[in-house]
Amino acid sequence: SLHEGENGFPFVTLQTAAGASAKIYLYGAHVATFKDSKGRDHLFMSSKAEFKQGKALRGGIPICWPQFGPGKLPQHGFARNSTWQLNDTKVEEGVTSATFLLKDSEETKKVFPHSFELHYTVELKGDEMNTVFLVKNCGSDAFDWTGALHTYFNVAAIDSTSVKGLKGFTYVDKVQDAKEFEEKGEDIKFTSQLDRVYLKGASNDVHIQDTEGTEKVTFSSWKDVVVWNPWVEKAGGMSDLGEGEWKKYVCVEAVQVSDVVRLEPQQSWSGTYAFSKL
Ligand code: TA6
Repeated sequence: SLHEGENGFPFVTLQTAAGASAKIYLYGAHVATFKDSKGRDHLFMSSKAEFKQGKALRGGIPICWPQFGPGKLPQHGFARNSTWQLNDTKVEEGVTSATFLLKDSEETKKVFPHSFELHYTVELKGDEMNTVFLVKNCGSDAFDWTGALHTYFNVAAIDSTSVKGLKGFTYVDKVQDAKEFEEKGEDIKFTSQLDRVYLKGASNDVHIQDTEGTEKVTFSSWKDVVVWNPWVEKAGGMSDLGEGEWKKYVCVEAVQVSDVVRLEPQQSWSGTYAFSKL
């Protein structure tokens, strides 16, 4: 169902008969919460998230598109700062979903001169959230994009959290001049700012383990995995992050950045990205 937000930002809520629920703002088609049937919220939202046009909401699942990271466009592109349309909601046997649509506009054409449609489906299946992200080139010229679902997962405490499943993958370390290293460990642990692009890391499951359990994250079509926590210094400079809240989340992101996705006219790309507690 569609609600008028307390901060003027309309949002959709999804519920399942088993008691799972989700809240998705039309702004950025931004998933803000996913509560499973045991009432656990898998996603972190900053207590100081700013609800202002043009500013990305801090937490949940920001959609970074058509650019991941800094570059020609503003950081992480415009999809997360655009208002999407609610296209469809469905309640089928065991699956409750909503589909959101973003099409090109005069605004987007100023920075990205192409015709496109983004179709983003958020599904609740039991105690799993699944996302299907589809990009369609609706124009007559090819275009390239990079992007990510930049998910903030709730953790009990970042310094007792480990991310597992990326051993053996090469990562670009954004905190060490983008130098490349091979992940030697079974566990990625956090003792300072960590910001790494695991190249082709999305080829298998990733587990986020903390003192309260394990979140399993699965991918299809998405290529890379970004793992990020700002730690205390960088968090100090983030005005939209509450005091000490850097300890309460880790980003494990579905990413296409190791190479661009080129879409020919009328061609589509779609990827899925799902998570649930083990
Ligand atoms: O996901 C990692 C990252 O690219 C970091 O480098 C950091 O900039 C983070 O995204 C947050 O970016 P944002 O523009 O949302 O503040």
